Amino acid sequence: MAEAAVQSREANAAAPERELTDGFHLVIDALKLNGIETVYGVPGIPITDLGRMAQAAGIRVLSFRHEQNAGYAAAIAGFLTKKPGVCLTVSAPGFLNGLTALAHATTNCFPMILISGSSEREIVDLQQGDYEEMDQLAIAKPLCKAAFRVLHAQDIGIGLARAIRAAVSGRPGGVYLDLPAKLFGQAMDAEAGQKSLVKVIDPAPAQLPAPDAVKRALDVLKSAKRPLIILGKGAAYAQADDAIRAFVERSGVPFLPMSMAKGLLPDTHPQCAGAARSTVLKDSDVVLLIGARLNWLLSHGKGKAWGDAPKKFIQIDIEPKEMDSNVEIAAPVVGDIGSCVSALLNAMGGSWPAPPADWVKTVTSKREENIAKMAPRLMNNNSPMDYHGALGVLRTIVKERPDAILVNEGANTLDLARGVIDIYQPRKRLDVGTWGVMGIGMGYAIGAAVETGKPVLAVEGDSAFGFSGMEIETVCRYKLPVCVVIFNNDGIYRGTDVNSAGSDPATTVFIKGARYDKMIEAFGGVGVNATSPDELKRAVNAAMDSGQPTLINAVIDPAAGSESGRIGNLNPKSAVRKK
Ligand code: OXT
Ligand code: ADP
Ligand code: MG
Repeated sequence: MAEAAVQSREANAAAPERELTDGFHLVIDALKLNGIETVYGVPGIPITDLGRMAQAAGIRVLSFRHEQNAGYAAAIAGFLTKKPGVCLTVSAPGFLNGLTALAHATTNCFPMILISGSSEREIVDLQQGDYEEMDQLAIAKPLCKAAFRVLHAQDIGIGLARAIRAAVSGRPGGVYLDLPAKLFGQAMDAEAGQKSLVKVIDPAPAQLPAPDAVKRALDVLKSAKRPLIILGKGAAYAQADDAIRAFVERSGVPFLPMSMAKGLLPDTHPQCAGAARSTVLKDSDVVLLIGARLNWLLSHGKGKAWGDAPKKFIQIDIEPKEMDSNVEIAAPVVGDIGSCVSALLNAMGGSWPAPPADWVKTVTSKREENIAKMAPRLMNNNSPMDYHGALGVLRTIVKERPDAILVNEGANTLDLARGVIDIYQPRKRLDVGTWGVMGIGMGYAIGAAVETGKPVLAVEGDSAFGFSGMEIETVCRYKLPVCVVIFNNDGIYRGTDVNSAGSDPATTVFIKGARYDKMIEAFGGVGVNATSPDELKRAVNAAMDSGQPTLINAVIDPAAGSESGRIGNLNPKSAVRKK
């Protein structure tokens, strides 16, 4: 054997075995390096072992029954923590199941990363029929803020870094990360692998507003005779709670919290105009939007809801393109809410002229009038219950337990709970958001319980619960402090519709008297059937005291409720006269 060959064989024999790493370990190391402690997903080819190994490496891996719910858990984890929530799915069908949640996160500006295993490029691109073949990256792109694919182990560090930064920087949103199956088994030198990882520095950099934008905004605000502040879920997400409260209180201006911004200041705060919504939208002359878009939820800033008088809008938002989206913004303030509100506070100086007393009086008296009108409806002890009787009980319990997180979905169950259940702390009301999507319930409840450790009260329409109800097993399996109250009115909107054309049930009704409480008993949880407000009160308090997974079937009068809750006006009307 040539001399050289002998030398290299002896050299190799003498050199220690070079330590190797692989794609599995690099993904896990990259997640841990960037402080990602929890992953929500559903196991299966090619990511089952990734989940097992992540769990073994100390990452908490929550396995769900459907990827959509895992995705909603990841989305709300992003909203609550300002770190990207991570959803892990198999390829094709699992990826598709996660897409609704990815699109929901993007629409609601929640930072989330959907990581899906995928098929091999060379087979997908030749459409040769791989196992679960799908061009996932192409399909995901239009539905999320950014989308990346990693083909080589040495690129995993950069891939995760780009996904993290894209999810949380600027306007937060959903990001798709495509990891083909072959990537996980790719080996590389362990030391080189560690060097290839990237710890993301300052992933969501502060974006300070221009001084002249701040001055312009304050000049417009000072000119107002009837000012209004609208707080949106962006303000809740920003976690600039003290600055926001200080600014609102120093300004003395009435504020209207959007649904998931409730609790930034307590709904019982003297400046809260939540119970005078129509009045303040119609009669205000200057409106300051903080982390709220003038989309359908605010009637696009124009039309009947906003009255005829001219209005000037000031808008604080991190997304410059949001300005003028629906109406002219007289004073755009582009930047992150924490920096913008602090800049406004500094520029306001020690004192600020209170808004005109007649305006404050108008708002306060309308608010008190509406609250007084609703009060008696909350005290009834009817059985079967109506919405207000049941919600009156939950309103008291949430007041006594302000630490609890309220998850809410449905139509009437959503719209009536929003006005009846006051919220006292930021980020304590989690609901359907900008799309009004049904199905967020159990994913949100699990994500909120896992990320915060706080008790969760999920108030669900019986239809809404049906979208994610199988996850009640997941709630029991992880022994989470989740109390689900199903407002069971036997159907969608109500349970009384009749199909006069045949023997099938009407399209919006369910089985009469269904007992959802029996479902959780199959998994060892506590099931209660509540037919009166008193029974409901006892059952919810027992659940919140015990921290036991609990499902309460709250029997609601099937005739209660209106079509689509408070947005029945969005239903198209048929041009054909009914026979
Ligand atoms: O000022 P005025 O006088 O106007 O009064 C206002 C407030 O001042 C006053 N108020 C108060 N008064 C007294 N005290 C207090 N504390 C107080 N607070 C407020 O009350 C009024 C109203 O105030 P509010 O509510 O703040 O204001 P308003 O005018 O309603 O605001 C307008 C909106 C648009 C901002 C608001 O209405 C809103 O945010 N709406 C959200 C609507 C929404 O997103 N709904 C969910 C979707 S509906 C539909 O799509 C459903 N689907 C279809 C479907 C979906 N969504 N997804 C998927 C994947 N598949 C299908 C389905 C299947 S809902 C649904 C299920 C429904 O059945 P369930 O069984 O689940 O539920 P039930 O209906 O219970 O049967
Ligand atoms: P709501 O439905 O409560 O009115 P939206 O979802 O319509 O709220 O609007 C949220 C807005 O907040 C988005 O336009 C988003 O760009 C903005 N946003 C989110 N986070 C921040 C932040 N940290 N700083 C500034 N704007 C933010
Ligand atoms: Mg219902």
